[in-house]
Amino acid sequence: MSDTVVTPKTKPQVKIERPRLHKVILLNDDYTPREFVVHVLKAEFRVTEDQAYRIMMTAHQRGACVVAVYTREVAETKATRATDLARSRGHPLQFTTEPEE
Ligand code: TYC
Repeated sequence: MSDTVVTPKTKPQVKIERPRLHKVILLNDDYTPREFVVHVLKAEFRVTEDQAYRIMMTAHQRGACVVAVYTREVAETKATRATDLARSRGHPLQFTTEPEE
């Protein structure tokens, strides 16, 4: 038996990649009241009244607006919760997610 301990000169190069972030996207529709969109944004995404109003208006004018980015699990959970809250109040408001490039 040999007691020689060989210490490697270089560390094993294990590449750890950051998890890809996913965008939560607010979609415009013709029926959900503006104030309700602002309410949902504040409740689920913890943005200020001002930020919520701007996000809502951008979606209203352009058709969609990125609300925030999170890891996939968090983005999907928040999009589902926000969409479900709107559905429970009878509004067709929708949030989707997509991975960032
Ligand atoms: N377009 C809606 C209206 O005129 C308001 C609205 C804005 C709805 C943004 C959805 O993501 C949205 N009442």
